[in-house]
Amino acid sequence: MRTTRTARIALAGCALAALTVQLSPAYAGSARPEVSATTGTASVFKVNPVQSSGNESLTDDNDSATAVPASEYATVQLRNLDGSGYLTGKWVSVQSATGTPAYSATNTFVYDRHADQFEQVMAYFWINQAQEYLQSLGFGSTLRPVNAQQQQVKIDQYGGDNSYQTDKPFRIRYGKGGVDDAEDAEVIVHEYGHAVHAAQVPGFGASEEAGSIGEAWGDYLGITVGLDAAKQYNWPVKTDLACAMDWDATSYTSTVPHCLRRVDTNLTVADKTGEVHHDGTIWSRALWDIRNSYISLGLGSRRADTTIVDAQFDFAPDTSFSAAAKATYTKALARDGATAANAVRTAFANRGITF
Ligand SMILES: [Ca+2]
Ligand SMILES: [Ca+2]
Ligand SMILES: [Ca+2]
Ligand SMILES: [Zn+2]
Repeated sequence: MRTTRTARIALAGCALAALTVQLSPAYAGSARPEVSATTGTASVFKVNPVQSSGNESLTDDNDSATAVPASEYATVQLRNLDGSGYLTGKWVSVQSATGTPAYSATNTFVYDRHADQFEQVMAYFWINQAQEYLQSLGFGSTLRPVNAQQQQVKIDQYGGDNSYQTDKPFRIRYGKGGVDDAEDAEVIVHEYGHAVHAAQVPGFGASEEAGSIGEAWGDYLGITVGLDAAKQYNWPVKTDLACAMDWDATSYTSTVPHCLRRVDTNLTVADKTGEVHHDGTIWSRALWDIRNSYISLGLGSRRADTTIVDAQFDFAPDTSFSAAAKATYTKALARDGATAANAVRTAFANRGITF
Protein backbone atom coordinates (compact mmCIF):
# COMPACT_ATOMS: atom_id res chain seq x y z
CA MET A 1 0.00 0.00 0.00
CA ARG A 2 1.20 3.45 -0.87
CA THR A 3 -0.75 5.54 1.59
CA THR A 4 -0.60 9.25 0.90
CA ARG A 5 -1.20 12.19 3.14
CA THR A 6 -4.59 12.80 1.53
CA ALA A 7 -5.85 9.23 1.62
CA ARG A 8 -4.79 7.24 4.62
CA ILE A 9 -6.75 4.03 4.68
CA ALA A 10 -6.83 1.94 7.83
CA LEU A 11 -5.26 -1.28 6.63
CA ALA A 12 -2.34 -2.80 8.45
CA GLY A 13 -0.19 -3.09 5.34
CA CYS A 14 -0.48 -3.84 1.68
CA ALA A 15 0.26 -7.51 2.04
CA LEU A 16 -2.51 -7.84 4.58
CA ALA A 17 -5.23 -6.15 2.58
CA ALA A 18 -7.29 -8.93 1.08
CA LEU A 19 -9.53 -7.36 -1.51
CA THR A 20 -11.65 -10.06 -3.03
CA VAL A 21 -13.44 -8.31 -5.89
CA GLN A 22 -13.32 -10.75 -8.77
CA LEU A 23 -14.01 -9.38 -12.22
CA SER A 24 -14.40 -11.39 -15.40
CA PRO A 25 -11.30 -11.57 -17.58
CA ALA A 26 -10.96 -8.31 -19.50
CA TYR A 27 -10.10 -10.09 -22.71
CA ALA A 28 -12.76 -12.79 -22.72
CA GLY A 29 -14.68 -13.15 -25.95
CA SER A 30 -12.19 -11.15 -27.97
CA ALA A 31 -12.15 -11.86 -31.67
CA ARG A 32 -8.87 -10.07 -32.32
CA PRO A 33 -6.27 -11.81 -34.45
CA GLU A 34 -3.25 -13.31 -32.68
CA VAL A 35 0.05 -11.47 -32.92
CA SER A 36 3.01 -13.77 -32.96
CA ALA A 37 5.90 -11.50 -31.90
CA THR A 38 6.82 -11.34 -28.22
CA THR A 39 8.65 -8.01 -28.39
CA GLY A 40 6.95 -4.71 -29.05
CA THR A 41 7.43 -0.97 -28.89
CA ALA A 42 6.00 1.41 -26.33
CA SER A 43 6.14 4.94 -25.04
CA VAL A 44 6.76 5.26 -21.28
CA PHE A 45 7.98 7.77 -18.72
CA LYS A 46 11.68 7.61 -17.86
CA VAL A 47 10.78 6.47 -14.34
CA ASN A 48 8.71 9.63 -13.85
CA PRO A 49 8.70 13.01 -15.58
CA VAL A 50 9.78 14.97 -12.49
CA GLN A 51 12.81 12.74 -11.96
CA SER A 52 13.83 12.83 -15.63
CA SER A 53 13.30 16.59 -16.11
CA GLY A 54 14.08 18.00 -12.67
CA ASN A 55 11.01 20.19 -13.10
CA GLU A 56 9.24 20.27 -9.73
CA SER A 57 6.57 22.57 -11.18
CA LEU A 58 4.96 19.89 -13.36
CA THR A 59 1.34 19.27 -12.35
CA ASP A 60 -1.27 16.69 -13.24
CA ASP A 61 -3.61 19.31 -14.72
CA ASN A 62 -6.48 16.85 -14.70
CA ASP A 63 -4.61 14.15 -16.64
CA SER A 64 -3.94 16.57 -19.48
CA ALA A 65 -1.75 15.31 -22.33
CA THR A 66 0.03 18.66 -22.55
CA ALA A 67 0.98 18.81 -18.84
CA VAL A 68 4.11 16.72 -19.55
CA PRO A 69 6.38 17.65 -22.46
CA ALA A 70 7.12 15.03 -25.12
CA SER A 71 10.78 15.07 -24.06
CA GLU A 72 9.88 13.15 -20.88
CA TYR A 73 8.62 10.11 -22.78
CA ALA A 74 10.99 7.42 -24.04
CA THR A 75 10.45 4.83 -26.75
CA VAL A 76 11.27 1.42 -25.34
CA GLN A 77 11.04 -2.27 -26.14
CA LEU A 78 8.19 -4.17 -24.51
CA ARG A 79 9.56 -7.64 -23.84
CA ASN A 80 8.16 -11.08 -22.97
CA LEU A 81 4.73 -10.43 -24.47
CA ASP A 82 2.67 -13.53 -25.21
CA GLY A 83 1.87 -12.63 -28.81
CA SER A 84 -1.84 -12.04 -28.21
CA GLY A 85 -1.60 -8.34 -29.06
CA TYR A 86 -2.62 -7.46 -25.49
CA LEU A 87 -0.45 -6.38 -22.55
CA THR A 88 -0.04 -9.85 -21.23
CA GLY A 89 3.14 -11.84 -21.09
CA LYS A 90 5.49 -14.02 -19.14
CA TRP A 91 5.83 -11.81 -16.05
CA VAL A 92 2.82 -9.47 -16.24
CA SER A 93 -0.84 -9.54 -17.20
CA VAL A 94 -2.56 -6.16 -17.20
CA GLN A 95 -6.29 -5.81 -16.88
CA SER A 96 -8.11 -2.53 -16.71
CA ALA A 97 -11.46 -1.50 -15.36
CA THR A 98 -10.91 1.94 -16.85
CA GLY A 99 -10.94 2.30 -20.62
CA THR A 100 -10.46 -0.26 -23.36
CA PRO A 101 -7.60 -2.73 -22.87
CA ALA A 102 -4.65 -1.71 -25.02
CA TYR A 103 -4.36 -3.89 -28.12
CA SER A 104 -2.02 -3.73 -31.10
CA ALA A 105 -1.72 -6.17 -33.99
CA THR A 106 1.88 -4.97 -34.36
CA ASN A 107 2.71 -4.77 -30.62
CA THR A 108 2.99 -1.00 -30.91
CA PHE A 109 1.77 0.71 -27.74
CA VAL A 110 2.32 4.43 -28.12
CA TYR A 111 -0.04 6.58 -26.05
CA ASP A 112 0.15 9.89 -24.21
CA ARG A 113 -0.68 10.15 -20.52
CA HIS A 114 -4.25 11.25 -21.10
CA ALA A 115 -5.10 7.92 -22.70
CA ASP A 116 -6.19 5.23 -20.21
CA GLN A 117 -3.98 2.80 -22.09
CA PHE A 118 -0.85 4.74 -21.08
CA GLU A 119 -1.06 3.51 -17.48
CA GLN A 120 -1.59 -0.04 -18.73
CA VAL A 121 1.59 0.20 -20.80
CA MET A 122 3.54 1.70 -17.88
CA ALA A 123 2.45 -1.13 -15.58
CA TYR A 124 3.47 -3.79 -18.12
CA PHE A 125 6.83 -2.23 -18.90
CA TRP A 126 7.87 -1.49 -15.32
CA ILE A 127 6.85 -4.80 -13.78
CA ASN A 128 8.61 -6.67 -16.54
CA GLN A 129 11.60 -4.39 -15.99
CA ALA A 130 11.60 -5.11 -12.23
CA GLN A 131 11.50 -8.88 -12.81
CA GLU A 132 14.27 -8.58 -15.40
CA TYR A 133 16.32 -6.62 -12.86
CA LEU A 134 15.93 -9.36 -10.24
CA GLN A 135 16.88 -11.96 -12.83
CA SER A 136 19.92 -9.92 -13.84
CA LEU A 137 21.12 -10.26 -10.22
CA GLY A 138 20.94 -14.04 -10.55
CA PHE A 139 17.50 -14.73 -9.07
CA GLY A 140 16.08 -17.60 -11.07
CA SER A 141 19.48 -18.82 -12.32
CA THR A 142 22.34 -18.91 -9.79
CA LEU A 143 19.95 -17.96 -6.96
CA ARG A 144 16.39 -18.94 -6.12
CA PRO A 145 13.71 -17.35 -8.32
CA VAL A 146 11.88 -14.34 -6.86
CA ASN A 147 8.22 -13.92 -7.85
CA ALA A 148 9.00 -15.52 -11.22
CA GLN A 149 5.35 -15.78 -12.22
CA GLN A 150 2.84 -13.80 -14.25
CA GLN A 151 1.95 -10.87 -12.00
CA GLN A 152 -1.73 -9.93 -12.26
CA VAL A 153 -2.28 -6.19 -12.39
CA LYS A 154 -5.48 -4.19 -12.40
CA ILE A 155 -5.82 -0.49 -13.08
CA ASP A 156 -9.00 1.13 -11.88
CA GLN A 157 -10.61 3.99 -10.04
CA TYR A 158 -10.29 2.20 -6.71
CA GLY A 159 -10.90 4.41 -3.69
CA GLY A 160 -8.92 7.58 -3.26
CA ASP A 161 -5.28 8.04 -4.14
CA ASN A 162 -3.88 4.63 -3.35
CA SER A 163 -2.62 1.31 -4.72
CA TYR A 164 -2.54 -2.18 -3.25
CA GLN A 165 -0.95 -5.57 -3.52
CA THR A 166 -3.22 -8.36 -2.31
CA ASP A 167 -2.54 -12.02 -1.61
CA LYS A 168 -6.06 -13.30 -2.33
CA PRO A 169 -6.20 -12.93 -5.26
CA PHE A 170 -2.46 -12.43 -5.82
CA ARG A 171 -2.76 -9.13 -7.61
CA ILE A 172 -1.71 -5.48 -7.69
CA ARG A 173 -4.25 -2.69 -8.13
CA TYR A 174 -3.25 0.81 -9.15
CA GLY A 175 -5.57 3.70 -8.39
CA LYS A 176 -6.06 6.90 -10.33
CA GLY A 177 -6.35 9.58 -7.64
CA GLY A 178 -4.34 12.74 -8.31
CA VAL A 179 -1.61 11.82 -10.79
CA ASP A 180 -2.64 8.36 -11.98
CA ASP A 181 -0.59 6.01 -9.79
CA ALA A 182 0.70 3.98 -12.74
CA GLU A 183 2.22 7.10 -14.31
CA ASP A 184 5.05 6.85 -11.78
CA ALA A 185 7.38 3.86 -12.03
CA GLU A 186 8.36 4.24 -8.39
CA VAL A 187 4.72 3.65 -7.41
CA ILE A 188 4.40 0.71 -9.81
CA VAL A 189 7.53 -0.99 -8.49
CA HIS A 190 6.71 -0.19 -4.84
CA GLU A 191 3.63 -2.40 -5.15
CA TYR A 192 5.64 -5.05 -6.97
CA GLY A 193 7.95 -5.00 -3.94
CA HIS A 194 5.06 -6.24 -1.80
CA ALA A 195 4.44 -9.04 -4.29
CA VAL A 196 8.14 -9.95 -4.08
CA HIS A 197 7.97 -10.24 -0.28
CA ALA A 198 4.75 -12.26 -0.44
CA ALA A 199 6.33 -14.61 -2.97
CA GLN A 200 9.52 -15.01 -0.94
CA VAL A 201 7.80 -15.49 2.42
CA PRO A 202 4.09 -16.37 2.25
CA GLY A 203 2.15 -14.23 4.71
CA PHE A 204 4.96 -11.71 5.07
CA GLY A 205 3.92 -8.60 6.98
CA ALA A 206 2.26 -10.21 10.00
CA SER A 207 3.76 -7.80 12.54
CA GLU A 208 4.09 -4.04 12.65
CA GLU A 209 7.86 -4.23 12.07
CA ALA A 210 7.43 -6.73 9.23
CA GLY A 211 4.82 -4.43 7.68
CA SER A 212 7.25 -1.54 8.01
CA ILE A 213 9.98 -3.57 6.30
CA GLY A 214 7.48 -4.23 3.50
CA GLU A 215 6.86 -0.53 2.94
CA ALA A 216 10.58 0.23 3.17
CA TRP A 217 11.46 -2.46 0.66
CA GLY A 218 8.82 -1.21 -1.78
CA ASP A 219 10.23 2.31 -1.67
CA TYR A 220 13.79 1.03 -2.00
CA LEU A 221 13.00 -1.36 -4.85
CA GLY A 222 11.18 1.40 -6.76
CA ILE A 223 14.23 3.63 -6.49
CA THR A 224 16.86 0.99 -7.29
CA VAL A 225 14.97 -0.45 -10.28
CA GLY A 226 14.45 3.09 -11.61
CA LEU A 227 18.11 4.02 -11.19
CA ASP A 228 19.26 0.80 -12.83
CA ALA A 229 16.88 1.41 -15.76
CA ALA A 230 18.15 5.00 -16.09
CA LYS A 231 21.64 3.55 -16.49
CA GLN A 232 20.48 0.85 -18.90
CA TYR A 233 18.60 3.24 -21.20
CA ASN A 234 20.76 6.32 -20.62
CA TRP A 235 18.00 8.44 -19.05
CA PRO A 236 18.69 11.54 -16.94
CA VAL A 237 18.12 11.50 -13.17
CA LYS A 238 17.65 15.10 -12.06
CA THR A 239 16.07 14.79 -8.63
CA ASP A 240 17.50 13.51 -5.36
CA LEU A 241 18.19 9.79 -5.69
CA ALA A 242 16.59 9.16 -2.29
CA CYS A 243 13.25 10.77 -3.24
CA ALA A 244 10.47 8.25 -3.88
CA MET A 245 7.54 8.90 -6.23
CA ASP A 246 8.49 12.43 -7.29
CA TRP A 247 5.66 12.68 -9.86
CA ASP A 248 2.78 11.07 -7.98
CA ALA A 249 3.69 13.23 -4.97
CA THR A 250 3.08 16.49 -6.88
CA SER A 251 -0.64 15.91 -6.21
CA TYR A 252 -0.38 15.98 -2.41
CA THR A 253 2.86 17.64 -1.34
CA SER A 254 3.40 21.38 -1.33
CA THR A 255 7.07 21.43 -0.42
CA VAL A 256 9.83 20.93 -2.95
CA PRO A 257 11.23 18.49 -3.80
CA HIS A 258 8.01 16.51 -4.10
CA CYS A 259 8.55 13.07 -2.53
CA LEU A 260 5.94 10.72 -1.09
CA ARG A 261 8.73 9.49 1.16
CA ARG A 262 12.51 9.53 1.25
CA VAL A 263 14.91 6.71 2.01
CA ASP A 264 17.54 8.97 3.60
CA THR A 265 15.75 10.34 6.66
CA ASN A 266 17.51 10.20 9.99
CA LEU A 267 14.81 8.36 11.96
CA THR A 268 15.70 5.63 14.45
CA VAL A 269 13.62 3.11 16.37
CA ALA A 270 13.18 5.79 19.04
CA ASP A 271 10.97 7.63 16.51
CA LYS A 272 8.57 4.73 15.86
CA THR A 273 4.88 5.66 15.75
CA GLY A 274 3.34 2.28 14.92
CA GLU A 275 2.37 3.40 11.40
CA VAL A 276 4.06 1.13 8.85
CA HIS A 277 4.84 3.75 6.19
CA HIS A 278 6.37 6.08 8.76
CA ASP A 279 8.29 3.35 10.56
CA GLY A 280 9.37 1.90 7.23
CA THR A 281 11.57 4.93 6.66
CA ILE A 282 13.76 3.71 9.53
CA TRP A 283 14.42 0.46 7.64
CA SER A 284 14.71 2.04 4.19
CA ARG A 285 17.44 4.39 5.45
CA ALA A 286 19.39 1.33 6.57
CA LEU A 287 18.98 -0.22 3.09
CA TRP A 288 20.10 3.07 1.55
CA ASP A 289 23.20 3.15 3.76
CA ILE A 290 24.01 -0.48 2.93
CA ARG A 291 23.77 0.39 -0.76
CA ASN A 292 26.08 3.38 -0.40
CA SER A 293 28.55 1.43 1.74
CA TYR A 294 28.75 -1.28 -0.92
CA ILE A 295 29.37 1.40 -3.57
CA SER A 296 32.14 2.92 -1.39
CA LEU A 297 33.71 -0.50 -0.90
CA GLY A 298 33.76 -1.03 -4.67
CA LEU A 299 31.16 -3.81 -4.49
CA GLY A 300 28.44 -1.78 -6.17
CA SER A 301 24.72 -1.34 -5.71
CA ARG A 302 23.79 -4.51 -7.59
CA ARG A 303 25.74 -6.62 -5.12
CA ALA A 304 24.04 -4.82 -2.22
CA ASP A 305 20.65 -5.51 -3.78
CA THR A 306 21.47 -9.17 -4.35
CA THR A 307 22.35 -9.63 -0.68
CA ILE A 308 19.33 -7.63 0.50
CA VAL A 309 16.93 -9.71 -1.62
CA ASP A 310 18.56 -13.06 -0.87
CA ALA A 311 18.38 -12.31 2.88
CA GLN A 312 14.64 -11.65 2.63
CA PHE A 313 14.03 -15.37 2.07
CA ASP A 314 15.13 -15.86 5.69
CA PHE A 315 12.70 -13.34 7.23
CA ALA A 316 9.84 -14.72 9.32
CA PRO A 317 6.35 -13.51 8.25
CA ASP A 318 6.13 -11.62 11.57
CA THR A 319 9.79 -10.73 11.85
CA SER A 320 11.17 -8.01 14.10
CA PHE A 321 13.60 -5.38 12.82
CA SER A 322 16.32 -7.04 14.91
CA ALA A 323 15.82 -10.55 13.48
CA ALA A 324 15.62 -9.28 9.89
CA ALA A 325 18.75 -7.18 10.38
CA LYS A 326 20.59 -10.21 11.71
CA ALA A 327 19.49 -12.26 8.69
CA THR A 328 20.76 -9.52 6.37
CA TYR A 329 24.08 -9.35 8.23
CA THR A 330 24.49 -13.13 8.11
CA LYS A 331 23.80 -13.16 4.36
CA ALA A 332 26.27 -10.32 3.80
CA LEU A 333 28.94 -12.15 5.77
CA ALA A 334 28.47 -15.32 3.72
CA ARG A 335 28.25 -13.63 0.33
CA ASP A 336 30.40 -10.52 0.61
CA GLY A 337 32.84 -10.97 3.52
CA ALA A 338 33.48 -9.39 6.90
CA THR A 339 34.06 -5.79 5.79
CA ALA A 340 30.75 -5.64 3.93
CA ALA A 341 28.96 -7.42 6.76
CA ASN A 342 30.31 -4.91 9.27
CA ALA A 343 28.96 -2.09 7.10
CA VAL A 344 25.56 -3.80 7.20
CA ARG A 345 25.73 -4.07 10.98
CA THR A 346 26.66 -0.39 11.25
CA ALA A 347 23.84 0.70 8.93
CA PHE A 348 21.30 -1.01 11.19
CA ALA A 349 23.00 0.11 14.43
CA ASN A 350 22.76 3.72 13.25
CA ARG A 351 18.97 3.24 13.16
CA GLY A 352 18.97 1.78 16.66
CA ILE A 353 18.53 -1.74 15.31
CA THR A 354 20.89 -4.19 17.02
CA PHE A 355 21.15 -7.95 17.30
CA1 LIG B 1 -3.06 9.22 -17.19
CA1 LIG C 1 -1.89 9.14 -7.47
CA1 LIG D 1 12.62 9.25 -7.53
ZN1 LIG E 1 3.01 -0.26 0.27
